[in-house]
Amino acid sequence: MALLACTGSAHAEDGYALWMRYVPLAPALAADYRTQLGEVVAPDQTPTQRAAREELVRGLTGLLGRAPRMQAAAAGDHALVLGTPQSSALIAPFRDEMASLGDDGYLLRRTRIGGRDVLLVAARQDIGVLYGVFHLLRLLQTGASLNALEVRESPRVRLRVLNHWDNLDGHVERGYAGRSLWDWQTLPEWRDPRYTDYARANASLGINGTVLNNVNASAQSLAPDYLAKAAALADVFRPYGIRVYLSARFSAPIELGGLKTADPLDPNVQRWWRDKADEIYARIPDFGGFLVKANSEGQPGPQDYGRTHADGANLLADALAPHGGVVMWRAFVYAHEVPADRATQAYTEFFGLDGAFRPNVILQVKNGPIDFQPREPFHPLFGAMPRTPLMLEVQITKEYLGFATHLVYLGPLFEEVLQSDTRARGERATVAQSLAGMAGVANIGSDRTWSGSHFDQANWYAFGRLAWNPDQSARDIAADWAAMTFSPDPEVVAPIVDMMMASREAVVNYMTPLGLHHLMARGHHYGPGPWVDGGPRADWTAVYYHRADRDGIGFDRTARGSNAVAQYAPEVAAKYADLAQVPEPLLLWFHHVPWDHRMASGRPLWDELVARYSLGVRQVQAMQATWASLAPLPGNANASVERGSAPLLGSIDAQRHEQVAAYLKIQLREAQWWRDASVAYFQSISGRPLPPGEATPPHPLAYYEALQYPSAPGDGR
Ligand code: BDP
Repeated sequence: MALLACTGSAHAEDGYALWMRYVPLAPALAADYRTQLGEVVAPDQTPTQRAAREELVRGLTGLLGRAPRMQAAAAGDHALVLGTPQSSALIAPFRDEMASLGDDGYLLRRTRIGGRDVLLVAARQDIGVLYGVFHLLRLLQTGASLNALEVRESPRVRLRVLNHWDNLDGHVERGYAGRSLWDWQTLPEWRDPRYTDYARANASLGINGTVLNNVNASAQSLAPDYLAKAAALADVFRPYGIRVYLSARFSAPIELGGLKTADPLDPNVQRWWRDKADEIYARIPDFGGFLVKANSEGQPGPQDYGRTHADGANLLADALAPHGGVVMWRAFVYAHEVPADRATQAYTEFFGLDGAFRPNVILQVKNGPIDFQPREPFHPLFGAMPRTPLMLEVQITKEYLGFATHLVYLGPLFEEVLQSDTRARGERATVAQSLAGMAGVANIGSDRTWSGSHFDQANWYAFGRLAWNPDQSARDIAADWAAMTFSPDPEVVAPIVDMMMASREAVVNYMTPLGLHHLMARGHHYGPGPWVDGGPRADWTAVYYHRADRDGIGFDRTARGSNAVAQYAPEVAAKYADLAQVPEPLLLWFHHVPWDHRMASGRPLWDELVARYSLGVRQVQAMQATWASLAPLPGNANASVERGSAPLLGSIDAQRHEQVAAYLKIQLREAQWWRDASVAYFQSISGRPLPPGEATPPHPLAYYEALQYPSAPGDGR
């Protein structure tokens, strides 16, 4: 037995199982749960019902050490009852009180039925039952009490969607987790079992949609052979409540249809898209719709024909409407010809189109006005388009936050934007309150860990949990994730959560403190590049954003400068525009400030900037120390399996511990590189001495400027 456990664990802790490891609980706890749950009564007539049953059996078998007894009808004293009013006579009496749960909601309840003690996992639809099963398993994995259990859950956001920036050749744009999961070459015949595990992981979070291909789309993905492949994936995902969407290239009528134009007002173009939609729905009856990047970074779009974004979006919306599909039209646009502050361009473009879109168009807006930086203020379109459903787009893959090797938990970043108060119409109105959807640019690939590192799994996880309920706390989500991913032992969870919660501030400090942004190296964005200048366009350089000179640093976005502040509601604008009120973390986003400006710490800005860079490095050292304290105890390389029977406090399995420790070494080296290169550069501009106690960068500026990484992963192409 011990030997078996041992060999099993050699592969078990490679990260593949994500937060669904289902390793044995401590024996006393497992015995307690076994008694409380009793036999399982669950329907198995539909694919989703079978998925719920299978997950439950897999979870209970792993966690409680033996397979549950499955019954057709309740017989014993205790039963765990799954179902909907249609699928289970035991659930039918709860129909009315479940009316308000919606199609995806569920009820977990400990109650008595006919003299039996039962635990219900009840919902109006099969998919709700599956979501409820995952919730119950999470409770068991985290060691929660089932006494008096009463949970009512419904998603607060309708569209909870992953965006894969995957090309048809397997390259993932901004991907740091290997190649694309989709093996287009072997689809549709070969349905890799990994596709099912992908669907399980998403369903465990309530994610209900996936865009399979890159927003920089190839028209080819709408060709018949690729639609057949997408249909195969849709078949695999369907039982898990996940709809397939495709990124649509606006010029596809030309490239695939042989038309001379893609003008949205041309009847032939309109007919082409209607026919294409009919063709797609014939293959994928529950196809979700299109995601479109148009007239942005060289992509084709309606403006090529003198039309508006609304004309373009409505063209596709009309084609999809008869089938119930939606268009997710991206607001990430900035024109080549426009010299205006890039942070203002999306708002300028879309604000006036409020009310001009069809009802099945959703505008997909990035969290901030520039581009997935370690910190940005919320995008001014939030709260500004009351007649247009908006979807928040965040980047789960860490293009600008150290790729997969830096431990950065994005929960606090997501939470910060979701809880931003837009003060729309002068009242409290958070970004979270108004969302029709949430899109996360996936960090998933063929890597055995799925996400390129063990801790990057937490970012997928946090995205999904927040998309279900954007008011949840990032800290609570981290605690659930750490308990399920490593161990429910509080001595493991607490330090890991502290480390995760501090990690986002650390990366802000060592890369872009005090509201600085876009200082990464050109193109691949790997490493520091505050000196980046010249090239095809000013707003692809770092100097455009930091505007450092002999006198000061920062982008003046007040009325004296680009006046980007004016795009926010008056109260927000007033706060950001006022040097005395602007939150210090956004200072240099909105203001150009003299180097000797007095900061909250009492230090001059120059000293504060250098101090922040050094603090970021020390924060990574602190993460390393925390992680070292969780090292497996000597002689217990098999710690996680052992823990099931004999808790080993403060210890996690050797396999994952080692990799995380190695990645933290990379992170520390690179944080130091960021600090040294940035300090050397900004000192060359400010001409000021380093504050006392601050180490001189080990190399001259020219050394950092000369470093080249032409093969850094994930580049766009
Ligand atoms: C930028 C990426 C680029 C994407 C673009 C987008 O560098 O690869 O294509 O965003 O969101 O962050 O369209």
